[in-house]
Amino acid sequence: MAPAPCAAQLPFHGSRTLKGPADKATIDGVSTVPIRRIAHLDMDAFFASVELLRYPQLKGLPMVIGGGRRKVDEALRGLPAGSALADIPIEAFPRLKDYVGRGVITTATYPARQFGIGSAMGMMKAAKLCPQALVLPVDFEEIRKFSRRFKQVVTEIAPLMEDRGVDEVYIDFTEVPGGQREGGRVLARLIQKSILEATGLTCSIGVAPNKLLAKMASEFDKPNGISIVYERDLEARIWPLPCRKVNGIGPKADEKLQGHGIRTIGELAARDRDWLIANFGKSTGAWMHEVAWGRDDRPVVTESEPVSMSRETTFERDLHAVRDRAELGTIFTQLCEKLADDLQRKGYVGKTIGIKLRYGDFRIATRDQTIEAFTADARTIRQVAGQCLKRVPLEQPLRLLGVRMGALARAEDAAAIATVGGARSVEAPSRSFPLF
Ligand code: DCP
Ligand code: MG
Repeated sequence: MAPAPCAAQLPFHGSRTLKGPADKATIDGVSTVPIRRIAHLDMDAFFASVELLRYPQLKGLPMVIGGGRRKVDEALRGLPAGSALADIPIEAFPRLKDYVGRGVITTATYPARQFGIGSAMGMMKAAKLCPQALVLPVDFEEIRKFSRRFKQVVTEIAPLMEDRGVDEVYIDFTEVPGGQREGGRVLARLIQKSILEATGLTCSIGVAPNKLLAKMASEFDKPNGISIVYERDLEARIWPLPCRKVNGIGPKADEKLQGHGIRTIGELAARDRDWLIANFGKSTGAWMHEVAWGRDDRPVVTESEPVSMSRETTFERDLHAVRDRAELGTIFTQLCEKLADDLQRKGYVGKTIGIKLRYGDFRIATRDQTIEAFTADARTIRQVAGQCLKRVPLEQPLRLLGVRMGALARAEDAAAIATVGGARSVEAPSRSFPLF
């Protein structure tokens, strides 16, 4: 049974009262501070949409991103010299039905999703659902370029932006001129239009009183949609959603909640805070109660510093440390070079170098080592990572190899610290592998 919301329980009220569609807070009818309006923007089928810019002839067709680059290169090689990418006939592109391997789908276009295909699905399984779907590889350089470009468009319009990864950001609309109009819809429309003009890409935006609700709202009307959520929409639009829609409730917590008969956010809200604390612990239980009631006061943080950076690859076939030594060695070196390149391009150095292995039976092993001086040098990374590798059992075939740099600092900060001779203040706390 979902609890009925009453004014006293609804979030975001305090001394403010809402008045009319202008969404200004008022006290005794006098307009005061603007109401907090937070947007979450998420690009639509991002990796796939970036490829469609290059191959517009594929627009509207089912297409997935996944698999290696070779197939596409081979397919496109036989074309007449001077062919423009946009002129390549659709028949020249690889199809899912011809894919053999263990790759998983990174993302799928919306027409492909209609066949039930989605992220993380095995390519061969997806081929059964939609054999005719086209397959293209990821081009990370291109992805990063468009990621930077859309974020730049956002900050030119609304400077308070939090970078949440390659294709999503939070934006604080509260103080932006026009940010309150129609609950944020006017500004969201402007941002959507400006991103489309600058990049040719579409995105979806949710605007709500906080990050928690905005993140849910951006999914309501995907692709190319805008959803405006007000605090008064909690019962009608948020409570019917499954608990998994809350950013932070993962599969394990969800399973436990379901075990208690709690499937929707409304059912979560109906539980006593104390009951949640007794069953999920003090901080998780209290947090669950807050989110179920739509409460979240986390600020939009403009500069988020990464704790670590990593690169990893799943092999086409399992490799053995002895029999496939040369091949593994080459891949390992390339991973270290790519990681060094990522660090240098983004202006970071680090001190904790680690490796990750996944064995043929999917077990994972990680090791790391912290060195004296900050580095972003490929050879140093390769050397220390090599030492880490010696500390893991290597009898079993390997499925995946990863290299990671932790304890990051900005290169310029590290340089300054090296001159004054005290590195402690910039060491990142984590020595585990949270991002792998
Ligand atoms: N991605 C990935 N591995 C995953 C999921 C996603 O590499 N398991 C990549 C590919 C996506 C991009 O991250 O294009 C953004 O992820 P989203 O979850 O936002 O998915 P999309 O942008 O592709 O689709 P949507 O329109 O649902 O946002
Ligand atoms: Mg997306």
